[in-house]
Amino acid sequence: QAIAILDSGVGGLTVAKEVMRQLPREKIIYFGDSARAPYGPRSPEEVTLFTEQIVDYLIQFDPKMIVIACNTATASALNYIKEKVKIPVIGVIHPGARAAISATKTGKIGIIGTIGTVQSGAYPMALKELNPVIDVYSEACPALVPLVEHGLYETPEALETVRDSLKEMKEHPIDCLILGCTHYPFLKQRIKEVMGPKVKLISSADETAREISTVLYQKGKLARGNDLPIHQFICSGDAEMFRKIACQWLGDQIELTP
Ligand code: DGN
Repeated sequence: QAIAILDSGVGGLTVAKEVMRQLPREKIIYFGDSARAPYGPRSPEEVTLFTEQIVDYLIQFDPKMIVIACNTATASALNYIKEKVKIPVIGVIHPGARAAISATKTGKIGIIGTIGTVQSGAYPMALKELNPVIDVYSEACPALVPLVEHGLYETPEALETVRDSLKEMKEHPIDCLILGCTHYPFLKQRIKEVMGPKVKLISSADETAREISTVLYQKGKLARGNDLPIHQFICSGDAEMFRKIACQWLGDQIELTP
């Protein structure tokens, strides 16, 4: 049985890569909804509907758990999907919040994400649930996902767009910045360059992979054996662009299921 991972496009590959590193025996079935990305500007109802459609599709492969590797979809649909399916479902917001809380020294945390994620208030809520005295500064950066989906994250234009998107965040006295969109680790070097060395960048990928491992361990469902799995990737949009970005990010060739 595989771990099903979904995102609006290539963003969830940042989580998939970490799962491959931490849990190399686990098979992944990945769905990127590139045809309908970005999810960020869509309504919570529409994002929930899309997430439900993808989950219904993935359930046919009989996965052992579902990972909503998209902050926008986690904010809108996690609770709904958890109620709907019988297997474990996790999102990326709580893991991201946990990682930030353990990294901050000053209690001043920034979060960047899509319009949907920022408007949902899910991060401030998750952070304050863990620690009520922290200060949270949120900023939506809608220009960043299209850069990544079009494979332009290493261009000079990317640095300029990141600089522009983080202008206000840079003014806040934060010591940690949560990359609250799974696409943003693709731009990590550029974000680092703009925010400077004093701000620690937090991606939820590591912590999400740890949570996957905990859930599977508790359920007695960790993969065994020495055979390395062949992962499966499905993309609703431009397959060649998806393949190019995935191969570059994962440093390996991938099989795309038509
Ligand atoms: N990768 C998704 C997220 O983490 O929110 C959203 C990207 C998008 O579709 N805008």
